[in-house]
Amino acid sequence: MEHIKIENRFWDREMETLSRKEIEKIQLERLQAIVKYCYERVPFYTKRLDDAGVKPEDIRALEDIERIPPTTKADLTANYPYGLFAVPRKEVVRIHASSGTTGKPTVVGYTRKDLDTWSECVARVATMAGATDEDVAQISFGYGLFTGALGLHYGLEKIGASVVPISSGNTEKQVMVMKDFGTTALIATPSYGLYMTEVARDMGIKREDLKLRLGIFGSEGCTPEMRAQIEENIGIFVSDNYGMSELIGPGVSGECLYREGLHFAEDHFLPEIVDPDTLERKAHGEKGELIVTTLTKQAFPLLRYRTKDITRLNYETCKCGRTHARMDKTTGRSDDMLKIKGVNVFPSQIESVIMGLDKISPHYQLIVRREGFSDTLEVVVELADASVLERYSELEALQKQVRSKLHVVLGLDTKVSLVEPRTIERFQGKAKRIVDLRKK
Ligand code: DLL
Repeated sequence: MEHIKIENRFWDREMETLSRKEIEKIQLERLQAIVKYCYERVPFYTKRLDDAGVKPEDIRALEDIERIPPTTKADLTANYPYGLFAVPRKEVVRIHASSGTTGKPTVVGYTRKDLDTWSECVARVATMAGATDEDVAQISFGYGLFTGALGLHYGLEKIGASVVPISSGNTEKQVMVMKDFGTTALIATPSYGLYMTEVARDMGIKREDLKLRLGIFGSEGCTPEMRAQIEENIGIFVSDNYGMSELIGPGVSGECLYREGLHFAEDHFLPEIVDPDTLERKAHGEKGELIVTTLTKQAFPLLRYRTKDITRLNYETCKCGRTHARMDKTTGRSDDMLKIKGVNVFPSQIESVIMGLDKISPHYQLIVRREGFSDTLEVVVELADASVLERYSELEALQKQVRSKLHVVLGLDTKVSLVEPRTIERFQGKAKRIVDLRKK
C-alpha cells in the first residue's frame, strides 16, 4: 500500500511512550485502588476475595494480582443483568450488551467518566491507525447494544473526524455514501469490509472513484492474507483493533502503521497471559489466554477477566515509539477452536490457506458433523469463477490442491466442496463461519 501515506501520530504521546517502570508504577497504584473499590462496592467481589483469603491491602506488587481468582463469563451470567455494577444505577449513563450466541446477553454499564475513558482509548487507537481530523469516517458497524459503533463514533469525534453514522446494512447505499460523501476511513468488521468491496465492484465503482484510504477494522479476526485481499480490492491501508464489551468495547488495543502487534492501553487495562487449562501465568512472550483487569472503570470494573482469546504479549518498544505491550492478533477464542479427530483447528488457519489460493474466492464456511464416533470437517469454499464447475478435471485438481494444503497446515483430512460464486452467506457484522451440526 505504498501509495497510502499513514503518519506516525500520537493521541497522548506522553502516556503512550512512558518507560516500563513508569507504566508499572501507574498500574500498581490503579490496581490497588480498583481491588479496594471492587471489594468495598461489589458484594460478588467481597465474597470472592474473602473466600480466597485476600484483602485489598495484600496487593503490594503487580504479581500479587495472581492471588485473586479470575472472573468468568459464568460469573457475569450468574449476576445478570446489573449484579456486578459498582455504582448505583443513577450514575450509569449508558448500557450496552454483547449478543452472545446462547442465552442471555452480557450487560455492561458506563458512568459519564467511563464514557470519557472509552472515547480517550478509542481516540488513541484511531490515531495510531492513521486517522486524523481530516478524515470522513463512515461507521458501518451496527449501532445498538453492540459496543463497536458508538465506541468508534465517540472516539473518532473526539479526534475531530467527520463521523458518518450509517450503521451496517443496505450495502449499495453504503457504497453510494462512500463515494458521494468522500469517505476516507471505513469502520467495519473485516468480513463486512470485504463484502462492501464486492458490492462496489458490482456497482462498477473503481478504487479511483473513492477517496478511501484507511480501514479501521476490528471485532473479529482477520488473517494477513484476508487483509491483503481487502487492501488490494479497494486500495486502503487496513488497521486492526481489538476490544470486548465486558472490558469497555473497542479501544483496548490497536495497530499502529507498523502493524507488528496491537498496542494495549496498559494504563487502563492490565493484561496477563495464562495457560487456559491450568491458569498458570505464562512467561513473557508465550502464547496463552488473555486475562484482563480493568484499572480505571467505575460502573463495571472487572478483576482478572478471562477473555478466552488466545494471544501473546510483546513488551519491546515498537518502531513507532510506543512502549505499551503489544498483543498478537488473536488466533481465535478458545471457544471457537474446533477439535476434530483430536486435532485442534482454528478457523483462522483455514482462512489463511484459502486466501493464498488462486481461483478461490475469500468466502468460506466450515461444517462440522459427527459421523459415528468421530467428528468430521467439511470446508465449503466459493470459486472465484463459476466456469471451473463445468471443467471437471480442473475442478477435481483444484479440490485436491485445497485438501492437500489444508492437510499440511492442519494435519487433518478434510472434505473440500467448491461451490458457485455468491452462494455462501455474506455478513454485515461479525462473520459466522462455523456450522456445527453436532449439536442438532
Ligand atoms: O467486538 C468490541 C469491538 C468492536 C472491538 C469494534 C473492535 C472493534 P464483543 O462483541 O464483546 O466486542 O466481542 C469481543 O470479539 O473477545 C474477540 O474474540 C473478538 N474480537 C474483537 N476484536 C477482535 C480483533 C467487540 N481485532 C470478542 N481480532 C473478543 C480478533 C476480535 N478478534
